[in-house]
Amino acid sequence: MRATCPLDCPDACSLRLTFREGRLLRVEGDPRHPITRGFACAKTYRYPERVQERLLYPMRRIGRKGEGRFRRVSWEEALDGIAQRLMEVLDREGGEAVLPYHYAGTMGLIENQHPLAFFRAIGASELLETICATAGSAAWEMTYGPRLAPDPEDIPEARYIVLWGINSLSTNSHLTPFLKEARRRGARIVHIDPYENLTSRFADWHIKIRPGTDAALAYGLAHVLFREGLVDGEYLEKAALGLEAYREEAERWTPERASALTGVPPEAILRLAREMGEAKRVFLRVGYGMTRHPGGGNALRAVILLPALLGAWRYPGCGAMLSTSGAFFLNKRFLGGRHLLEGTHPPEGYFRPNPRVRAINMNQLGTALTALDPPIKALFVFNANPLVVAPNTGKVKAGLEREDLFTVVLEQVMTETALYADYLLPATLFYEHPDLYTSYGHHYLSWNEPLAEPEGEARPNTWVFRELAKRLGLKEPTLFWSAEEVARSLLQTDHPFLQGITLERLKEEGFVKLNLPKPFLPFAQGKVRFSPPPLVIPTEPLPGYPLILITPPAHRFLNTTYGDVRALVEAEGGEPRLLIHPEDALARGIGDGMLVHIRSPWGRITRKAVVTEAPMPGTVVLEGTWWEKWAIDGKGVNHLTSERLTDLGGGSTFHSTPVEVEPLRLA
Ligand SMILES: Nc1nc2c(c(=O)[nH]1)N[C@H]1C(S)=C(S)[C@@H](COP(=O)(O)OP(=O)(O)OC[C@H]3O[C@@H](n4cnc5c(=O)[nH]c(N)nc54)[C@H](O)[C@@H]3O)O[C@H]1N2
Ligand SMILES: Nc1nc2c(c(=O)[nH]1)N[C@H]1C(S)=C(S)[C@@H](COP(=O)(O)OP(=O)(O)OC[C@H]3O[C@@H](n4cnc5c(=O)[nH]c(N)nc54)[C@H](O)[C@@H]3O)O[C@H]1N2
Ligand code: SF4
Ligand SMILES: [Mo]
Repeated sequence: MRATCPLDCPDACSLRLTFREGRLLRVEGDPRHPITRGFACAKTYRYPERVQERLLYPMRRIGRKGEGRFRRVSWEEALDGIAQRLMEVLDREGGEAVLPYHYAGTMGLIENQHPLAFFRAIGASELLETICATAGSAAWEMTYGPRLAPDPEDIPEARYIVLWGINSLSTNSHLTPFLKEARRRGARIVHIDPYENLTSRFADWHIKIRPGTDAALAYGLAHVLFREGLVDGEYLEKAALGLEAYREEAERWTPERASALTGVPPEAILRLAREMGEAKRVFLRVGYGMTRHPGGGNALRAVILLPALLGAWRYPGCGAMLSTSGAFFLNKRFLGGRHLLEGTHPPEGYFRPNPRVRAINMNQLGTALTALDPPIKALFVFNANPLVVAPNTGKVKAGLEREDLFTVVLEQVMTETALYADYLLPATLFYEHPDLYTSYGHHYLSWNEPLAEPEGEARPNTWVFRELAKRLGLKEPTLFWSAEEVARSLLQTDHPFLQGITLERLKEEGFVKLNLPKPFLPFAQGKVRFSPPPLVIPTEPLPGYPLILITPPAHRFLNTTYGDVRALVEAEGGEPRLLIHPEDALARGIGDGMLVHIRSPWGRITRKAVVTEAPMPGTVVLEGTWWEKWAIDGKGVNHLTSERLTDLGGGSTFHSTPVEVEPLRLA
């Protein structure tokens, strides 16, 4: 039986599931799917083990917050209890005292977004979904407009490939066959990343860069391209807006100057620019890695302007890819009750949305729960694990511990966030509920039909919020739409990419490719905005914190999902460890395998050190958002990170933390 993998991964694989007596036995990649090509990934092969840990019944807290003592209750009792408390909050403090915290535990549009209709109908505070992609999206939209990218199936046409700020072999593994095919046809593959990882070892050339300095490297390359006449004048003539000021800025970035900031040798800058300029058919796979910095939006803009300089967008499979998600031109007006924010359809029922809804940036959850006035009194968490993934865990924990905060968590497993729930509600898995899936790494739309009955008393998110809506007497019709009704509304669009794609067809075929023109050259025509010229805002250490910590994803976890599956935890080394360069280790008297304290202005954690030449000197690395319980001090990586936002899009800055590392001295 077929289903789309629901995880927050660009690949949106089509999977083949085998059940025995209603239980999931095996997961494999679907050989029919042109991107999945018959393989899943190290993580998802282990999904059946994850299922063994799942939550099956609604529960109510009986211990202290965070202690994890619960009593089983019926759905009736849970829903009535939640509705009653919610009505008290709404009566006393109004809608904005309620906050949904949610992200991408499932990428299914319906289970991901439609619960928001409930919150919009009661006028809850809006959560700005900024933890991952918004710095990149803002930068892209400012430069090109829609978030379109070449078709990954055309990548073999590229002659030069740069994987920039992405560890794609771990995080976008279904790109690899296309990269290999391009290489077989003669393409060279370059990786630009502060530390050596799987992708660097796969690439023909790894260029190590100081975190947060990509804009300077991009300008250094542009400098050489202009100087040596390697830009595509004809393309720029037609497409470029505001090129002059950009060109003047590039003139100031000689390879020597760019080298001083980025740590990339001037000869490497020269060579990379010449190779790209001569190849012309260049494909850049840019990741969110470089955006997770105070200057991350500008950095991404600087980098994605390079294919425009080269005129690469004229060739199939060339240009730049951040995300393909903009190609899914669905009608999202009613998804998650977005129309309620327009103020055109005032809902009837218990509460009306505020005319001006309070918005909370999810990267500042800790502050929102501890220092907001008027305060948040009711928090609903679903599709997310904020205790571990949000920056500044110290603050987030202080917020979740508040006795006057009413917390409801909808979860599949007992996460460390779930331990703080007043009510903990068991959620269905992707093969137990219907949903519609887009992708941010390819162009196939897909539909999951439920393949099994929910185990225990698990229920979809949307079911829970429908039940609460009934209890609150809400009348807004979209709250009560079935998954199919939501899907039909999403598919109601005249956009040519979606012509002929109906729910019936999706049900029949499972996945359907968007009707893209052939070849798909999204920015061969149209305009590219070079102005204002991207700013260079380097990530800086702080006095007393001379190293920069980056915290990229681990190969075998997906954020914190799978972080409780023992076989995967063991394959990742059993505990989180700090990668530190021998120069930095020696200067601090740190030997391989020693325990170290890592201090930032926001917190302190303890880890075992691995002394390795993998990172750039001056940069230390903690891979993976591990569950707190696996760390020697029981503290996750986000005890160190800050709520600071990016220059564009209000994004997160996870890879920009100034730290100091010291050997642990036992008292
Ligand atoms: N296995 C696995 N796959 C995943 C995930 C996972 O946790 N595990 N997470 C999923 C999610 S939510 C997302 S958003 C995507 C993440 O996808 P992306 O962020 O697009 O890419 P990553 O592969 O995480 O790569 C980030 C890379 O950027 C590097 N980096 C950090 N700072 C800089 C910098 O300043 N400049 C440059 N050039 N590089 C820098 C890091 O070292 C790391 O190798 O992956 C998804 N796929
Ligand atoms: N230090 C550091 N922190 C990071 C990152 C980093 O690179 N470094 N990466 C950041 C990024 S890119 C992201 S996207 C965020 C991700 O943060 P989150 O979106 O919180 O991702 P997960 O940690 O995977 O948690 C998702 C949870 O949703 C649950 N879930 C899955 N499906 C459903 C469902 O249908 N219903 C319900 N109710 N629950 C479901 C899963 O069981 C899981 O516990 O983390 C960010 N945090
Ligand atoms: S996590 Fe990504 S690579 Fe793995 S099965 Fe899911 S979509 Fe495919
Ligand atoms: Mo993400």
